[in-house]
Amino acid sequence: MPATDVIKKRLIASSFPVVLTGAGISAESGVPTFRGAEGLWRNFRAEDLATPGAFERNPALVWEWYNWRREKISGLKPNPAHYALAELGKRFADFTVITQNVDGLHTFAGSKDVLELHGNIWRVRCVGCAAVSENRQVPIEIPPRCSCGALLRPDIVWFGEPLPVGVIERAFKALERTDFVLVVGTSGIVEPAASFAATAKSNGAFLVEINLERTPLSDIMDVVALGKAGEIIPKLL
Ligand code: BJW
Ligand code: ZN
Repeated sequence: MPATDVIKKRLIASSFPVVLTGAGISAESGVPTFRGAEGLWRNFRAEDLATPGAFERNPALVWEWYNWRREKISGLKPNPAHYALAELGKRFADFTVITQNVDGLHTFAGSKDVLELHGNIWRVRCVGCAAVSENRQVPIEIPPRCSCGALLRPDIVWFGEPLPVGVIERAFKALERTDFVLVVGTSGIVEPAASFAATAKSNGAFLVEINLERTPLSDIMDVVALGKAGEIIPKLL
């Protein structure tokens, strides 16, 4: 049986599917991934930019990087993978999308209640009063300031920072009761998301991975479908 037929059979039988996505699902929309040949980290050192220390040392440099990212992402649209997941979500009473992506494309495509583990590039947060607000300026004036006078930072989770408590709690609840997990377009090395599939498996879930290549997660998967998310996921409808 072709891999997509096996996946489809298990998906249809599932009472509560969970999807975990990474940068690869947005690659076909034109959003750069982090690692790999065209990855963001090839030209920028993560430790220079995606850490709280980097922002303390040089907020303008970090904001320049985010302005570049905002410019790249603004105007991009969801691709068939995002739309197919949104459509799948309508067919289940319980369906959870957990994403590491900050681009907002799952919500744009129509997925409901997306759990954004690493924040959202279109929100800012005050380092003084902690107020969070939507901000879609491209480019944003550097460095942006809150009405309280303190600096604004991207509302994004950097290395060494905890994930938003409410989001991670809901993610673990879903992983504890799901019977089917679809992992799409993530290199599977950034914790805690990298451990989510193993958590669900220990609770008995069937695991499926869709990626261009094998990853450190592939060995614990029940099915690995190699190829483009935008080509494989629509076949599951
Ligand atoms: C396709 C495709 C197509 C391409 N179709 N596929 C245990 C051991 C060691 C270290 C740690 C540990 N636990 C925690 C850590 C530290 C750290 C960590 O995990 N480090 C690792 C690198 C080892 N984790 C953290 O710091 C996290 N916080 C934390 O654990 O807090 C604990 C704490 C508790 C209490 C107090 C304080 C702390 C936070 C992690 C935050 C991650 N943030 C980033 C950057 C944000 C910047 C920004 O976006 O602006 O989030 S890192 C970056 O990686 C980004 C992504 O969301 C994340 C994951 O990347 P992803 O999505 O997997 O993308 P890629 O590029 O890596 O992979 C793309 C994949 O797609 C590839 O496989 C391609 O093949 C595939 N692909 N095209 C299908 N068309
Ligand atoms: Zn403030």
